[in-house]
Amino acid sequence: MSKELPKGFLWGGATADFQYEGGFEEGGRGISSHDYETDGSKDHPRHHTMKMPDGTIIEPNSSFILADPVPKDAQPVFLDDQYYPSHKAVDFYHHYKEDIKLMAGMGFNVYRFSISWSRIFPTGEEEQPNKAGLKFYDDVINEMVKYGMEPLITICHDEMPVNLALKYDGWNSRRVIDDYVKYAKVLFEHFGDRCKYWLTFNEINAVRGFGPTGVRNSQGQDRYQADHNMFVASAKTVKMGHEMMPNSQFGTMFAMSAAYAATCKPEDMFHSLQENRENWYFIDVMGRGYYPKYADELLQRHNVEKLQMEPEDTQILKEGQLDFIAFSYYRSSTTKAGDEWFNVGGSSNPYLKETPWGWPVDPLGLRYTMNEIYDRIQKPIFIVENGMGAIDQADENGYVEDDYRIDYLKDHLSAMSDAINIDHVPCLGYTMWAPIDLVSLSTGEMKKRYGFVYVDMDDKGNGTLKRTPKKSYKWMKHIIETNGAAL
Ligand code: BGP
Repeated sequence: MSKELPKGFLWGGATADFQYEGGFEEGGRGISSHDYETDGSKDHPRHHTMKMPDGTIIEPNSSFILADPVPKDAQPVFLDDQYYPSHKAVDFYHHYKEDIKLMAGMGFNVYRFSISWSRIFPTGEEEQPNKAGLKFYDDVINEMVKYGMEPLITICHDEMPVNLALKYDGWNSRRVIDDYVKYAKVLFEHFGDRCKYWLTFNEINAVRGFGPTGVRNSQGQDRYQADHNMFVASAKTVKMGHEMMPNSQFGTMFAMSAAYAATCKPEDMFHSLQENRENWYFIDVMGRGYYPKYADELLQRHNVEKLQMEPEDTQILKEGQLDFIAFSYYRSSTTKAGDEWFNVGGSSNPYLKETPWGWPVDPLGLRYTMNEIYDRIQKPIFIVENGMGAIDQADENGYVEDDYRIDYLKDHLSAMSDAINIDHVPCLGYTMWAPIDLVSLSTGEMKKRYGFVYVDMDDKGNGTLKRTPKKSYKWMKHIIETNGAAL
């Protein structure tokens, strides 16, 4: 069976502002919730340093999964001797022309990027947007359009102005819904003439506490209340977006990692069904426009007493359903009865190899996931993140022979092509994470690289920032040129 993809398939790459953009103190940008995150390593997890009113400094724990609530009166602080990766990232802010040209050189016809909320509304509460922030994204979009690249915009990629996080506990507060809708409206007014595809949130099902949502407790009641408020914000935005831009198409991005049962023992199978519902819960509400029946059991299991909902929410969710289902896929996971909930990687899979970070490599899992989503929601899908984090060894010219990345991508793209050509899953496109090396979300380091293009920068931000295409750059260019036939 040919691997060639249907005409018009969107090929591209994806990035996120705080991992890529930098320009922290430029163009009137405000402080975002991610700006307080330090770099990290296995011995020293990425974290926010906090200060109590009496001056005591506390380091709560990894911000990636927040085990304990952050004390109510703790304030994040910058320390002189710490490195904060989002402040410079890999400086797309000053390299956007060069980077977009490199992407265009591979034949990309789509580029997914996120807008930094605090670049548009520095505290989230201003009445008027920051003009310099709008201008930066205008320039970026115009540069893409010049090369015939379709923008795919993530309105909110795991962050918010820190002011909203501290003052209102982020998404725990319904008032942040209005702040978000106001922000999205400005984006539609300014960029709607050139941008058709939008994502309301990134990995909404992977709430990680203080970072993305501003919520200080990522468990139980707080977590699910924040999620409900995000569902309403997304639905209101989708409805408004459709009205303002009749051709627009909306998705939200879900982190997908099929949870296989470790054995065919009925208890393990049932556990896997419930574990998968931890993700379906989000896709069902946003893709179908209503809460599924199993939500009662799921919420009870997570000690949620009652979600605060307004009478109009049911109608809002119904009217603001997504047009397509976007997802990230890096790996599958394996689970058995007794494993903790959302413990991706709880059990190991003896049939799969793993990356140095312990992520199982499972291309068929991508085909499985594409089928599962489409079977369930019956709306087009969009793979908006997939890729391989690896330790690249560059030669003295910055060149990397990344055959392992080529193998990973070849296998995943082939599986994607089979889902489209053999299983007939409608798929709008594929944006690889991340075309140019950038800061890793989970570690805050540069060690874990994904790109087709090497960036000369180390874990502490030292380096020339020079961009050099890797071996995979040329390979991917050929795959895109042949629209997948060369896979
Ligand atoms: C997803 C995020 C991205 C990204 C990617 C890879 O969860 O949406 O922002 O970074 O994962 O993760 P990491 O950088 O931790 O390897």
